[in-house]
Amino acid sequence: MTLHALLFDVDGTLADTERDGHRPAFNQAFADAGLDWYWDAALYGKLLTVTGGKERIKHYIDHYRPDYSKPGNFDERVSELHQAKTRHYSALAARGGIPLRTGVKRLLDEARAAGLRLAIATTTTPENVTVLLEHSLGPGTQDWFEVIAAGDIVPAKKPAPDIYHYALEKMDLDPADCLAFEDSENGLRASLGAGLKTLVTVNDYTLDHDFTGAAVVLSDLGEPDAPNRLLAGPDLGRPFIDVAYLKALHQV
Ligand code: XBP
Ligand code: MG
Repeated sequence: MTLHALLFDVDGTLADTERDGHRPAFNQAFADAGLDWYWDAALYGKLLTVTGGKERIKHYIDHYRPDYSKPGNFDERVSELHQAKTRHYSALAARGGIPLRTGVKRLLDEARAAGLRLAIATTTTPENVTVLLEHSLGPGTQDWFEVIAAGDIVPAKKPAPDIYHYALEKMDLDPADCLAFEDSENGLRASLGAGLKTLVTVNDYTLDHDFTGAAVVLSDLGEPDAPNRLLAGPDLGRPFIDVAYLKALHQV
């Protein structure tokens, strides 16, 4: 089997966007709207079981705010709040407030140099991907990715496999030709549901998630001077993830 492509999740995988971006942006949108809603880090960790920002707001109301009486135009209200949140997220990212995770920039450079095809498969809103790539990876780097599959473009969000099916279809690739990169249980279930062998890099919010079925679980992608930690899966004897490692993992 030849490895042809790498499909990347965004939130929690390319960057720690949940902690540094989405949560403060949600809270700013709530404050701007005069709402006494506040998501601290612990609560946000619980709310992350629901993918999708709009869906997460609704879950919060249904499960944590019985005191809130939903207005007749509740869905519209949630969309407005979510749009405001996306604006705050973009401003945060544009200020360079959301750095890439360890090893991401190096691996993307190496993968491109090796001729591997790249794609993104994420639940987040497309604008969030654009601003993150522009300001954390560099201007024009969206073009590095043949497909950026994001947000409401598919009927069902992760853990449904739809967004991965969409990306594979657009690239006309078989899942066996690819590797996926994820950070969460919902994300892994989505990529496995699309038949993709998946490498997981955990973060503070997903350390305790169930990663059954992952090809390997790592602390991060690592760097030559900052080795990563193997948390589960085969020890291929490399202290950081490079193209040679990915090709070896693909064969396992
Ligand atoms: C994670 C998500 C997203 C973000 C918020 O996406 O569940 O909903 O938390 O982004 P990923 P939006 O698949 O990249 O891990 O508010 O734009 O939905
Ligand atoms: Mg993620």
